[in-house]
Amino acid sequence: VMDGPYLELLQHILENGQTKEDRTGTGTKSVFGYQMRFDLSQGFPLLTTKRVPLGLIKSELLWFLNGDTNIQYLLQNNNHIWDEWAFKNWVASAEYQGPDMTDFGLRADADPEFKKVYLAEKKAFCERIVNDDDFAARYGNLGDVYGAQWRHWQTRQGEAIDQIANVISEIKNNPDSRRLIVSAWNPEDVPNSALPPCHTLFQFYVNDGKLSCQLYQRSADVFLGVPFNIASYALLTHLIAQETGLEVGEFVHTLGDAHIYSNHMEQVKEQLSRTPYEAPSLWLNPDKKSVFDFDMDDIKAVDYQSHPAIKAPVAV
Ligand code: UFP
Repeated sequence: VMDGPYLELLQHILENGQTKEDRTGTGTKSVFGYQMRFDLSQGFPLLTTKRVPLGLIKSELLWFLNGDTNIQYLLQNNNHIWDEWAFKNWVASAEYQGPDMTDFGLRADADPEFKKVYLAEKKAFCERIVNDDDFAARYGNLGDVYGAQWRHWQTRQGEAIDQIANVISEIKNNPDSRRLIVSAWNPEDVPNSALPPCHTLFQFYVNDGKLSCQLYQRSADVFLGVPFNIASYALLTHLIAQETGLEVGEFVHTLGDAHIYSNHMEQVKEQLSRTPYEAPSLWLNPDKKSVFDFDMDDIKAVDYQSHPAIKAPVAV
């Protein structure tokens, strides 16, 4: 079953993870270096032992592929996964006149009264991003996140490199290449970045008419982040395979610091107690010939049956 490698990873960390402190102050159980393989020809790896919202994965991936770094597109699609990063810039700006939002993440967890104020402020911020293009241009942009690194990497000469277009062209014209790489990691930016890329680098591999992809993820929140990350890169592999006329091969997911946060342990045990269903399959609109032309409606999971979602706090 498709959930197998993921469930084994959860079990492996429970049994072998070392107690480790982390940037967020939450505490983790962690292992270093781990690899999962998903045969994409056997089904689409959207976990069935808990509900994973494919809509959020689609809109985020299309946003990256558009080279967009402004959360306005995500909000128009009801996707709130990047809100906090833009909100942080807004409340730190001179223009912000509302209640003090210093350390809003930690304080909202600790103080229910503050949490109400924070959520109301954030909701107002998101509404303004959607309705006011000028405001969105000033405060919706996250700067050098994946969309920028993938589609318009800035060179020292002031030019832009489109790594996605380049790698697709190489897959078409030079499929045996061992240089089919997209890198998001820019050592020049890391010191000034709020969230240095978790998906550091990915590589494609073509053999026997099939396209495989391997991701190196430097840091992995295994309960909350990884189910998204698996589906997102599996989807990217399908999109590029369709454009290049290849079948899908494997998605190989290599993890650096693979951790379960200390406040996710009960949720992990609940998930491990569930019996997986058959994996769904992926439908892509066959009329779309370029990865840059897909819309939300062009991508669907077929026969997705899952156990219910499992709530857990995000470490920020
Ligand atoms: N994280 C993921 N996947 C992602 C993403 C973040 O697992 O796609 F954007 C997690 C990993 C880690 C935290 O728990 O977010 C990032 O923190 P740090 O930069 O300290 O590794």
